[in-house]
Amino acid sequence: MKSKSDVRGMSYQHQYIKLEEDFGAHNYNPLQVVLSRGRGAWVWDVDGVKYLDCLSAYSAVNQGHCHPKIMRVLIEQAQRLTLTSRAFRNDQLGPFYKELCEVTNSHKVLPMNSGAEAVETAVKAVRKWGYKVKGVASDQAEIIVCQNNFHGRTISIVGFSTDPKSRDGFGPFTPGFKIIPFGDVKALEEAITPNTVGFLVEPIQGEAGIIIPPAGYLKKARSICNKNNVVMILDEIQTGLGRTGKLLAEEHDGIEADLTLIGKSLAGGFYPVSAVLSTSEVLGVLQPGEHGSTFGGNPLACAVARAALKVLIEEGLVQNAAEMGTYFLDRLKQIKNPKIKEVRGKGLLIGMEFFAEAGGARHYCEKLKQKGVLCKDTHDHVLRFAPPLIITKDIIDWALERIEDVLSRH
Ligand code: IF1
Repeated sequence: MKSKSDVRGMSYQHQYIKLEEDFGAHNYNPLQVVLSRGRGAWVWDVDGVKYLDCLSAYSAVNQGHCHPKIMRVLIEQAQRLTLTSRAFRNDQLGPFYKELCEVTNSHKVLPMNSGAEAVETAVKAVRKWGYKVKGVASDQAEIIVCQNNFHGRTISIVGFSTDPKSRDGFGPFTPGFKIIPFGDVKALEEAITPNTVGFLVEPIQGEAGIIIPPAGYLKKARSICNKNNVVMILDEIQTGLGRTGKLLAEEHDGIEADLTLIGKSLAGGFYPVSAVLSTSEVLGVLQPGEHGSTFGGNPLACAVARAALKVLIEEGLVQNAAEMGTYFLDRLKQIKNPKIKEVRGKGLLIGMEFFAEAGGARHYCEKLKQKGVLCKDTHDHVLRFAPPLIITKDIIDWALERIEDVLSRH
């Protein structure tokens, strides 16, 4: 399709880009595409050009863009009641808790808004649990985290990041975190002290480049946590809600965390909703006034999240992610290009790693964009493919044609 232009001959895209550059903080370096519409796995830019979304807003639109069933609930609820604060109760919160507990096999839920807030909530809850239940002396609680983690952007969270970009220049940081290598059960065992209250880990490290730990890692970590009375906290904000071909990635290892953090697709991309899922014991330590948020658990958020969960289950998106993920991964692995070091993934969370010297994952993102496929580089040398879970084999074939073309020609 031809680009629409304004009188000065500037494309619509450039005008929007200039506004962002002139008036916005430059804390991102996005691809130069300005989107204005989305439906299912597809998005359109302001000039009407169509693209396949192979990022899904970092897994926040697993259900696909503007899912009609979720949209309907959003509109209906917005016309009825949006926000009450938690000073009063609302008729969406209880049903949301119950439905979420049923599908995830949890006892208790604490709703927040962003992923980072869910992580912060978990940190507070395990510390409190450590003092009240485990008997750790005041202010001595330790939480173990992993190298190359990504858990969000707050001061406490970036304080235990090992990525200089996330962390440098933002100190002083919150004490009480210990960093060990990811995927290393021995390191976990050795790092635990009587003051250790929690172990916080991603089932697959997303930002680090789709890093899958050795088989059985989470299972062994689970038993080490059990043995030492340490709360296991799984950050499933990216891996959860079907992305890896299971509702929660922990199911691949046949375990259950004590605290599971979810966000992103919990509201299908319509609204920021996150949650801490817990056994009764850990969240049970929180008393009125000790934690909360103006927007957490609001009726609009809860109604939308209920609809988004329902879509995930009723439309079989978890199973589809497993099947389509296997197909996509196999086909990507068959691509011959001497620069490709490895293609790896679980479900529809797929990374293609290039040899460091070949670099240029960003270069391929630009080329793929020109062909109508939007995806994202991470750490210079990994390309991430994570389309909405509604994707079909036909659409994957359409994408593969373009991916193969770009990777074999550039
Ligand atoms: C950005 C990455 C993805 C997450 C895990 C917590 C959070 C995230 C495992 C915080 C958020 C996002 C945030 C986004 C980039 C992105 C990301 F590349 F940085 F790693 F998804 F892959 N735990 N991840 O992945 O959730 O507070 O953002 O709701 O632009 O920072 P949030």
